[in-house]
Amino acid sequence: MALVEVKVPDIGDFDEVAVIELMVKVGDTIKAEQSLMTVESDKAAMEIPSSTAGVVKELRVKLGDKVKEGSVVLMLEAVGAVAPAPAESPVVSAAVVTAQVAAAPVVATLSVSELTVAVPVAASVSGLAPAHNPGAPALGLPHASPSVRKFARELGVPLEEVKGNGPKGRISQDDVQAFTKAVMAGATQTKAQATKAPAGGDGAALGLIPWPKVDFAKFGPIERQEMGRIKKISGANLLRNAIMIPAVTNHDDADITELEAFRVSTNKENEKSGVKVTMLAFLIKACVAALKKYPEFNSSLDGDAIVYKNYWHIGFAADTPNGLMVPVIRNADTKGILQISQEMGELAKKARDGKLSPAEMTGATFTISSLGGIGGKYFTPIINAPEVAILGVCKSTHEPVWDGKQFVPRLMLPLSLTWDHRVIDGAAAARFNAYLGQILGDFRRVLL
Ligand code: CAO
Repeated sequence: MALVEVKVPDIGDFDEVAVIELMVKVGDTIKAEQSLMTVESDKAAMEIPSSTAGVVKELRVKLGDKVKEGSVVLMLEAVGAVAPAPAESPVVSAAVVTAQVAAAPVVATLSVSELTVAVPVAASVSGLAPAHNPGAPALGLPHASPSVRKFARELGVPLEEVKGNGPKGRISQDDVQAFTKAVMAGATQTKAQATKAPAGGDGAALGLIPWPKVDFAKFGPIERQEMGRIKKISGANLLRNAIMIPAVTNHDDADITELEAFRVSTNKENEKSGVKVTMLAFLIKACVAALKKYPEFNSSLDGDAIVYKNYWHIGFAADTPNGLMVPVIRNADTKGILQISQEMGELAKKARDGKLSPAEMTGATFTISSLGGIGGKYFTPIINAPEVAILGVCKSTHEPVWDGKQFVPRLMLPLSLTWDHRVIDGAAAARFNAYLGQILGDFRRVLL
């Protein structure tokens, strides 16, 4: 197959424009007219479409590059026709226009010829055509490219509620994805959701008898307090997960006598560093090893398919004044105990201060809920969907353990693993716990 150069087409009066978003990568199969990248001048953002269909073999531009008409964007192995079709005009984002010129009715997407006529005098845009799309908001549009708007529309995401992390607050596809994930994880709500009653209602949707309505004041003095936002969101998620997941919990104990001694000595050695290592950091690392050995625990259900993730992002439940939050240690497989401890400390503080960003609460592949600092023996944690398992940990205690000759005092850590029976079988769960126990009993196994 011949390689075809895909070039920047006529971009009207703009001389050089900056590449602010790349929408394709090497190996992607693209269609003719598919948007390849967004470029931005000081007046508008435009998407550059492909002149032909094919497979991307080489990208010739990167973020921040300046390009102009004729600059080669990428090399394409053309599919079907070898000769490139005439290049399409770029599509201009009205969001940028509204952001950069005086508020006035604007089109949702403009061809560059319309824009070059309409925009040169930034202070006067009254000559702009009325909106093509009657459904599109004309004023105060969020700053995003047409493809990001289309993506948000397809997902039903209210773009005006998404925080843009790009230059001048521009919303990227990643921002829309992060917002969607945060909503799915219950870390945030859309305005529409917030105005609805908490999920669960009265159980009528499940065909259950109504929730009992009791006048508690009849029996003694009461005080009514509305639940906070986080409690409402996490409650709705917990209810869905408790009802929808056929969950089973296996309890086990791990002998952490040596590991605890190592933890205490590590903290003594590192006293001056200010980083305190708790058992949870070792648990995160040990869980990664167990998740690697039993990958179904690091998966999610997607319809009839199981999605195995080749990354290990571990969430940990944090108790905060506002309610339960689950910050995430990303790529825990690549981090050492000290780094995990430090990140955990920072994330737990942010959680307590209500300062966690959606990105810091999303993407977990497995969660640990540790009540070890508080107490208790075992419990049945609820799976944090769409994950398929969660480890609950309670307070370690000295127990008499038979060593074959006598009972000896050993420090035992109670583990409670809840798993989704649609994905995981009981035997696998018992093996996971047993393996986790072996690692915690002799941490050198993490290296194997
Ligand atoms: N056994 C015995 N002691 C333990 C322990 C365990 N499994 N885990 C922690 N500890 C000890 C720590 O060593 C520390 O002791 P010192 O102060 O003497 O050094 C103390 O308990 C407090 O630890 P911590 O709670 O500050 O630290 P952590 O890393 O264990 O936990 C965090 C951090 C954020 C997870 C925790 O503060 C928290 O919020 N836990 C609650 C999680 C929760 O609510 N889960 C339930 C979810 S379901 O509703």
